[in-house]
Amino acid sequence: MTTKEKRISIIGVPMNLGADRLGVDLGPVAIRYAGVKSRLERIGYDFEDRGDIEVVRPEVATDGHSNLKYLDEIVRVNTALCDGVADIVNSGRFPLVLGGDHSIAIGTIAGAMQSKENLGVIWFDAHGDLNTAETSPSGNIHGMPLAVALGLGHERLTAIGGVGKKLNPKNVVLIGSRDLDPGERQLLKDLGATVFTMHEVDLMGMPKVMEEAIRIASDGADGVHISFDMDAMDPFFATGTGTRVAGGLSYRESHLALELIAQAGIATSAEFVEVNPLIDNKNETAETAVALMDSLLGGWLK
Ligand code: B3U
Ligand code: MN
Ligand code: MN
Repeated sequence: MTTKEKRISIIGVPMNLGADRLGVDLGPVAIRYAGVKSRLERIGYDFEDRGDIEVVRPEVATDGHSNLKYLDEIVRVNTALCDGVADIVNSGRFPLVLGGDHSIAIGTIAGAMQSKENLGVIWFDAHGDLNTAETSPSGNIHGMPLAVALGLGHERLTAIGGVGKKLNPKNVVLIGSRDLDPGERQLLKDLGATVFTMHEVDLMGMPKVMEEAIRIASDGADGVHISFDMDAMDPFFATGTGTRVAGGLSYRESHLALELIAQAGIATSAEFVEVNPLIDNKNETAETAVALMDSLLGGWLK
């Protein structure tokens, strides 16, 4: 099932434990309020809303055994999300996951990998999300999901969806990076994943970046997951997100990137994360997320 076929199911994950910050749990409701259903129906999708996965807030952040915050609950929710995404794919539909903080990519990607031998990923983000417990400056799991999907990090996280299921770094592409921690830079060099930082986006321009990103992510792959952290965008265009970093993607660059993915017809699953309506301006960031979904799902081709 790619975006060329027109059946889609959304799942919301009102998760804030990975960011350890209130408000991002309201992302799914903000995105629904911004009209995701009518927008996707308008461009011809058979739309299904599978509701939200329940997230319970524990009383304490860590059990003292590791610096990872809220590990138990994050493992539980991502395991449920993995099952939910796999079930959507098995019913012949395109899974679109609404965050929530970026820790939910662990479950989305694990679910998408259930039916793929070799999944590529295009990761739009100001950050690398490549920390492990050893390198994390914060203990926040939303800074770790890409490392986990590559098989690195706490074994309870990497085991979600099955031990040994992991991404091949040669099909992993990061776009929009501009706040990488030292451990993440080292890991990127060691792994050989492809990174188009804002420096490359500025130098090459988005059309060239996407031409290469699409080729690299889909080379030998049987599917490509699109993970879009709203903080990839410049804070001017995405105010309602928790860890804003200056100098990001413009509204037009972001749309163009997703339009080119739609045109290539490679996407087999997607998620939009880190929408926080409590720090937003009249829900604009959720509205932008819905407009970006429209571009990724081919609305502009109509
Ligand atoms: N790299 C830092 C900060 C961060 C990562 N992702 C977000 N912020 N949103 C960390 O905590 O791992
Ligand atoms: Mn992220
Ligand atoms: Mn980020």
